[in-house]
Amino acid sequence: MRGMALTLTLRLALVIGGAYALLAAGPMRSVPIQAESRINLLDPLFTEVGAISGTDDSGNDGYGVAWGDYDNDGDLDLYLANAGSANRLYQNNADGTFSDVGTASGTGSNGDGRGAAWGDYDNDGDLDLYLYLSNSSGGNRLYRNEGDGTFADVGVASGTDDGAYGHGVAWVDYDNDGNLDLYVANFDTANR
Ligand SMILES: [Ca+2]
Ligand SMILES: [Ca+2]
Ligand SMILES: [Ca+2]
Ligand SMILES: [Ca+2]
Repeated sequence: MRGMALTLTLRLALVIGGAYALLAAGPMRSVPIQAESRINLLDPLFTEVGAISGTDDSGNDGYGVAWGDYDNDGDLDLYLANAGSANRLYQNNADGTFSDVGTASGTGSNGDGRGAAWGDYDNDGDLDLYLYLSNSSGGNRLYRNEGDGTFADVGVASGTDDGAYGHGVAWVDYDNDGNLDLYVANFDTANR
């Protein structure tokens, strides 16, 4: 339908030289856009797949998430920190679904989780996980990735078991010495 056809004006001229090409103004012509290529603004750009992927965790109070390929198999896995119920470590099954290995991995502690961040703090090639909690659940956790699907909590041993009310955390190598450093933001006490 000519009346509905959108047009696209192209001004394109290509000059190929020995070392470069440039765009310059050229003859104008109208090109009809094919009907099937039109963008229907009513189409959803995202589809909710929480339930079918196994990650909806319905009924729990999720407070924070962190993506990371903790098992180094090339796909992103998902950690979910819950308040008042077990945390989840959703291992990516590479088929659009995830399996919760929180308990099996040792990262599913039932505390008052607020959020988490992945970082390879010990530079052994696998992602480790820092979990921060409210001050009602004791110290925060630093889960060292053992490379076999399990984690060991070294929060106390590493000195990062801050017992304050965590509200945010970030790994960064701020002093460029090759080791990740950790910043913990707290609600009503000093940050670390
Ligand atoms: Ca993975
Ligand atoms: Ca590591
Ligand atoms: Ca490790
Ligand atoms: Ca550092």
